[in-house]
Amino acid sequence: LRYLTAGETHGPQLTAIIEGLPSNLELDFEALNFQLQRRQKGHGRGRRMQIETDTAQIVGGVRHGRTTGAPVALVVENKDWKHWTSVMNVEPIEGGDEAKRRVFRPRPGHADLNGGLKYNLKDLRNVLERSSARETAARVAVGAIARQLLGKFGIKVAGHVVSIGEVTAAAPNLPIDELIAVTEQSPVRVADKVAEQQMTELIDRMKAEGDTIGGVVECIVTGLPIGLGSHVQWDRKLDGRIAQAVMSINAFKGVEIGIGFEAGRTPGSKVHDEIMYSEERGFYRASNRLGGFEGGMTNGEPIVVRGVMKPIPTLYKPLASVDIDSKEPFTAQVERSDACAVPAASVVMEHVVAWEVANAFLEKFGGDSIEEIQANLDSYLRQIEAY
Ligand code: EPS
Repeated sequence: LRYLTAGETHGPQLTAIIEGLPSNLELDFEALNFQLQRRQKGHGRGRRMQIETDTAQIVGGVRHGRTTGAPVALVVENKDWKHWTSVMNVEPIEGGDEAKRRVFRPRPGHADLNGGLKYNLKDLRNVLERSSARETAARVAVGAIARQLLGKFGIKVAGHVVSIGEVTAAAPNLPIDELIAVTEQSPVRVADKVAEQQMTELIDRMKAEGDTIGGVVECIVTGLPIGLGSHVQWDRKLDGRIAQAVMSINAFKGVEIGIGFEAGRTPGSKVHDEIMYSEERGFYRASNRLGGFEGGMTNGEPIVVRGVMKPIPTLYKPLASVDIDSKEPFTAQVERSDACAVPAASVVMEHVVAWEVANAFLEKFGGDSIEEIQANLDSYLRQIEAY
């Protein structure tokens, strides 16, 4: 299973191609678009989100509501493009920097300067257009399909916000369906009403001060069979793959599985999850501090993964930088921006994690059709039961 995305933030559309999906996966288009719309919400998002109403249009690999086994191609239109048709024209346009909206003042915290130097681009717009987090709309669309595949086999994915700035929500401790329902009603995707109030106030304050704020998000996956991923090779460890996927989300600076960095401050006797057995449940754990993984494989407990997002670097408050033409210092100009995109990032995280789990699931139970995968899964579950 693999995918690629293409497209610029102010271009006509985002495009994704998914290769390796089985046939006969019935797609729920409404559910797919619901995930895209979830990503657009959240207290602290900027004006661009009022322009966009993201929907995915499937343009390959699906017929009469089902995958055929062919690559699935999808596009997400940028409604804002109509304001950028000349700036983002594919063919050369007349006029100088003004008409091209050339960017020559790199913004600290963005890809602008590194990308400009690396690709030898004197118009930093060629970097920022692609490095924009707009691209995560395509990744959510792709992940929403992975999520539907997992859903057929009883695997569920939830995401929620753990903290924004210094405000931390109380651990929700809810069954997954309830967690999904409760956090969906929250403008900052938390189940804790007191923290919700403090977080929205903090975001408002940051916005008023021309500043931005980051936070920590958590993703939980339930209903997993034991043994997704493998200990035998470094690049088959599923926790490692999930970490890479989470780190690849724009502005993410760290990942934790289970208790994560806390494990370095805690004695072993209080870290490891003791092994239990009962007739009904088979092997299970007395706790889930390791976040569902041992040896890079799922152990049957829910996957728990957290990621930290830095504050968005586009600030109304100027930061020092250097003009690439004159090499003179300047303070960055005001740009349209989000004050906080942490709630949206939690939706993105759900989808990149769903993708990695689906990939490992297909590696384990791989088949060309949903029916073949089901048969492989059933046979494996019988083997585990008889172990
Ligand atoms: C982004 C900047 C803003 C955000 C954008 C990501 O866009 P603009 O520069 O057009 O105001 O709105 O996010 C999205 C469009 C989205 O769909 O998430 C950036 O620089 O990363």
